[in-house]
Amino acid sequence: PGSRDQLVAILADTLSDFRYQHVLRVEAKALELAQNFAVADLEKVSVAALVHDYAKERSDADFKAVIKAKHLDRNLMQWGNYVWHGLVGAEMIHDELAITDEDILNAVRYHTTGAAYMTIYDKLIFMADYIEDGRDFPGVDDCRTTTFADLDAGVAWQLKHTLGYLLAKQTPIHPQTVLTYNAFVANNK
Ligand code: DGI
Ligand code: FE
Ligand code: FE
Ligand code: FE
Repeated sequence: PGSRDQLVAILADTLSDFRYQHVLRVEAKALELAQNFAVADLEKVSVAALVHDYAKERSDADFKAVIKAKHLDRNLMQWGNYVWHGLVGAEMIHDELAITDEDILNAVRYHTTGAAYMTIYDKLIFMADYIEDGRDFPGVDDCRTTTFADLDAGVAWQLKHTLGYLLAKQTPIHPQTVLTYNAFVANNK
């Protein structure tokens, strides 16, 4: 793994300016949260945040090719970019950026759906992605306050709102999103 500067240069080349700016804001927010919760490995947090959307702008054909070539779960084929850029994106980050740290790769894998059991890194990226300073949706400041006071309460806040929004839109809900909802909201954690 090279320096942050090298990684940032790759991302500036790879991503649209819109997404590159989002990624930098997620890094800033994830580091703020990490310091708030006294997380020791800030470099890990920084790298995970910087790469979390590395694959977001790749084509469906690219994702399908990796699913086949790496013999990933064939059921992944039925989903779309929102699932692939995390789960399959982690494989691309491993293979193309030579990032092998499983804490970083898992934080990428779970950054959209969450997971029933999340590490501190998973939670920091999941929340920083949602409340970075460029986000503007009703209640975002309440979510920011909640998250800095209690990280698990922040995860629950996000899940409750995202699931409500997905149900209202009648859009497909990934089982992993439901598992996360059950663990953090319905279990009244
Ligand atoms: O990549 P970003 O846009 O920065 O953020 P993200 O990867 O966290 O994606 C967030 C979007 O994904 C948000 O609009 C909610 C949506 N999402 C999360 N879980 C599900 C989902 N969309 C569908 N259709 N189904 C899900 O289970
Ligand atoms: Fe994402
Ligand atoms: Fe997210
Ligand atoms: Fe993101």
